[in-house]
Amino acid sequence: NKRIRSLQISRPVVIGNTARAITPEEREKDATIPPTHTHRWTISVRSPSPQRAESSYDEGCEGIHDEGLSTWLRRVQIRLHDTYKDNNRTLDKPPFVVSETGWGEFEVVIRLHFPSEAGERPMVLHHMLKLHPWNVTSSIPRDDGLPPTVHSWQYDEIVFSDPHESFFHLLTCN
Ligand code: SLL
Repeated sequence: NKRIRSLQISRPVVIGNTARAITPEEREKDATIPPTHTHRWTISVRSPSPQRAESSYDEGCEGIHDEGLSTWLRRVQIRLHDTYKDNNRTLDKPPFVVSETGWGEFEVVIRLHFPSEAGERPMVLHHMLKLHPWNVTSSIPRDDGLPPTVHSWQYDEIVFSDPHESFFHLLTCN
């Protein structure tokens, strides 16, 4: 499995979270929500082109040429604050998403695993889970009466240097 020297190829990824306050009605309906938990949140690792990514999740290189994550991303591990039960969550296929309730913000450690032919070590990214709105654009009002959803996203490009030939072919669907 030869490496292609002095070549760099990158793939875009978006990581982040949405969150909103738990309403008294929700709490009444769902007795499993701990009384200390004030927010509902979702962390995800996704492709910047969600419509295309969704349709191509299972297609890999057999389908249309796409930017689906699952072609080059085989596993995502999401490590939550250790106040969470089973705080190491492993996701073996898209959607790479973890939803929880909680009361506090903390740094989420995200480990990306690549296909074995890539010969790449897992890559570690960090995301600060955000629950509280801090500016006008981070909190988008809703029209269904639920509390506004807070968004916090970051765009990243995963760079593969001197990629293995077979991994390069996988990335480019050749
Ligand atoms: C800190 N920011 O670094 C704080 C930690 C931890 C949040 C916040 C769930 C805990 C539970 C939860 O919201 N943890 O289920 O009891 O010290």
